[in-house]
Order: sequence, then structure tokens, then C-alpha cells
Amino acid sequence: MITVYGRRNSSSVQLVMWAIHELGLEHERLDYGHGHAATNTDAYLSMNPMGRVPALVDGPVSLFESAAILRYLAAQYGDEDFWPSNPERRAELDKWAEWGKNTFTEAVLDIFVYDVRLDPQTRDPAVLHDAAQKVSGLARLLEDRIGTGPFLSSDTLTFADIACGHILYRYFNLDWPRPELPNLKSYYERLKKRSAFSEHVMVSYEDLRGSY
Ligand SMILES: N[C@@H](CCC(=O)N[C@@H](CS)C(=O)NCC(=O)O)C(=O)O
Repeated sequence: MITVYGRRNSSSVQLVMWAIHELGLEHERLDYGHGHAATNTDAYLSMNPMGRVPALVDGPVSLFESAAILRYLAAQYGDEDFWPSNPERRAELDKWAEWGKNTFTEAVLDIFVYDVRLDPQTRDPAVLHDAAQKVSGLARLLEDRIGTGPFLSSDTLTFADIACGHILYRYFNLDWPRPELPNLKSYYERLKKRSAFSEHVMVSYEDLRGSY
């Protein structure tokens, strides 16, 4: 049985939970992190020495870092479509998975911090301007890569869609001047139709408002 430690309004936890549900894995999720059980205990730090969420335990396997967890789940439980065994085919997707989880997600989270986590009194509009410029440029890359899709692999959803797509709920719901990108919008609409996405990624972040 897989155990996930982490609150459902964390984007890193959402990435893991989306993957678990796409793969149909038996699991439990326990609420840890901001506003929930503490992550600075010895027991928790033995699973994730960063004291962050998520952590995952699957029998003898104990992991932290959501992208590493995603790749583990994909390699252990995914089929050939979700996690291609051919190194070239997988690497073509993995470069976008890496970019999605690091470059793109981190940039979107700068807008998240501005729009949601900061007290409105402390916001500097110049910060939003710079973050919006950056995210817009990155989103245009994803727009071109997706094209008419339907997914990054072109026909079926893979681990790379989860790494890139898990942050799109925030991308499309935060208050910022989004560029018009029709391919990205259609891709998001396709993801929204998946029950694993709507249940585990489209999660309210209102509890995090003003929490910096
Ligand atoms: N790179 C890490 C980031 C982990 C991280 O920063 N998690 C945030 C939530 S997204 C966290 O633990 N926040 C503090 C808390 O919830 O106590 C990963 O992808 O797992």
C-alpha cells in the first residue's frame, strides 16, 4: 500500500496524487504540511529531510521530491505509453517533464506567491510585471510544443503531461495578465476532463491566502 504524506492544496502533492489516480494505485494520503501535521518531527524528517511535502512510502521504498516520486511511480507501475521503455522516446518526454516541474512551475509559483500568499499591502506590482513576462515567454514554448496535441506524446497522457500540466490550474486561475495561447487553453480543457485532474489538481488554495 502506498502512503502519501502531504496536504491536498500543495501543487507538489497534487502532481503525485494525479499520477497515483491515473495509474489506479491503491493508496492513502495523510494531511501533513502547512496547517496540518508537523513536518519537523524526527519521524517525518526521516522520510523527507527537507521537512517539505510530499513524502511517499511504498513498502521498502521511501521517497521525497515530487518529480522523483512521479518517475518512480511511472517506472514501477506505468505502462509503455505512460513511461516509454525506449530511452530516446522517454528522454524526448523527460526533457519537457524536467522543464515543466522546474522552470515552468517555479515561474508560475512566483505569481502564486504574489497573488495568493502575500498580504496585498506588501505586494510590489513590478514583481508581478516581471513574473508575468517570464511566465508568458515560457508558456509560449509549451504552446508551440503542444500544438494540436492532444498530449505531449501526441496521442496518450504520459508522466510528462503530469509534470507540465499539474501547475496549469493555478496558471489559469491566478489573477495575472495571461497571454492568449489557444493550444495551451485547449490542452488545459482536455486535462480538466480527466477525473484524476479535476479531483486532485483543481483544489482550492484559499486556505493559503495571505499565509506568507
Ligand atoms: N521540490 C520539492 C518542493 C517541496 C515543497 O516545497 N513543498 C511545499 C508545498 S508545494 C511545502 O512543503 N511547503 C511547506 C508546508 O506545506 O509545510 C518537491 O517537488 O517535492
